[in-house]
Amino acid sequence: QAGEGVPVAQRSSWTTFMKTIASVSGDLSTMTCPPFILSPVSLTEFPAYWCEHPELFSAIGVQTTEEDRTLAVVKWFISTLKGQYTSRNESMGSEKKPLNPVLGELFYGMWPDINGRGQTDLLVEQVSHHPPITAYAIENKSKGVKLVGHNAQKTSFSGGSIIVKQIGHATLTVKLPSGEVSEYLITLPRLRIDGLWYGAPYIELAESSWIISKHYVCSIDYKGKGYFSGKSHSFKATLSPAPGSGGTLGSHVIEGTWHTTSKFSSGRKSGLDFHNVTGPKEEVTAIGGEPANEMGPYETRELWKLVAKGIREGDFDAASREKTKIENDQRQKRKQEQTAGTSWSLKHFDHEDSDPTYERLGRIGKVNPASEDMYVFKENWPLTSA
Ligand code: CLR
Repeated sequence: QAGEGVPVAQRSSWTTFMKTIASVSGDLSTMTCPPFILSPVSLTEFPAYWCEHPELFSAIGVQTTEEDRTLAVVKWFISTLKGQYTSRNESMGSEKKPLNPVLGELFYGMWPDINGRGQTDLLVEQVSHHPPITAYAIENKSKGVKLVGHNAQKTSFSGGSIIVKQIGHATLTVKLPSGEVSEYLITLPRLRIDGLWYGAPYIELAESSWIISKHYVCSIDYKGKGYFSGKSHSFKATLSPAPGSGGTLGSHVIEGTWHTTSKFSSGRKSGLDFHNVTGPKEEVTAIGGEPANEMGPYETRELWKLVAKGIREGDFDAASREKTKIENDQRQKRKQEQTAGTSWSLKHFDHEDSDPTYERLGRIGKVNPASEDMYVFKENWPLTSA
């Protein structure tokens, strides 16, 4: 039944919302939603999903062959998908609309050093408000593993679902004992938000994404219910040595569902288990970043404190009042900048129109588009060196 997942009092507003949603295209971040679908979490917190299995992230740094390192990268990547795309359904009952970060919003966090895996640090900065773009850096210094990326979304509406095209990419670098650096270009899958009619949205992944280094090309194909394995959240990862990589590297195919388990289905490891994310995840510890160990006014959890409280406690009037305050303050800041002829300067990133690593590695996998812009991490965090 339509609106089944919607609180009775909000059903008519959901129906109205569903009618308007079809006409919104491009950017969903600014649309007004019925309260039950609002999440108290800002999008700047989402990059933390990349490291909810810190031991898999750090494991990338200790592999001794390029083949094992690539498999470790793919395993870490697949293991992040469950958190990225199903965790709101688990914690809040359905996918929700996250808080739309303001320009310059910051989120700092870390995963502690346990069992010799080393500490991993996270920093996130909202580098654009219109359109929303989030940049992040995640680093395990002791293991030499670093992920830097940015993401934005282009949305459209098709057959009752919201289609989200992810713009942006990430680059994972691994410092090898030889001093050499291995680079992996990571592109992002397309999302379909289903279940809207029932008021119970959830995400399915579609089409494909890539992990490419100069040694390997890995394409990951995503399918939902009724496709290759018949199950929702299915994927098939195909790893092939990159052209010209010498002929000593093995090919592999891995199949399964990304929110549970997968196995090698071809190659010398055929039949062996690959990944398993049915166990616990490790949420990030949010820490203050500016000044060191204190939460400044632009840090996500400080900035949105009262809005989030309103949403969590069901006091939507308070939430919307506090949100309006933040928005007005932003408008005023932009106006002041305009009058002064200045512009907001980013704290941790420099914007570049093109990314040479993306272009070089993307070409190997014939990635589309052939070029993308990038946010270069200024390497000015953590404040205290590891
Ligand atoms: C952000 C980058 C993360 C992965 C990710 C997961 C969920 C996505 C989110 C990204 C972008 C914003 C998003 C969200 C799901 C719903 C939300 C598309 C890609 C939209 C803006 C809200 C739609 C509102 C309906 C739920 C009604 O690595």
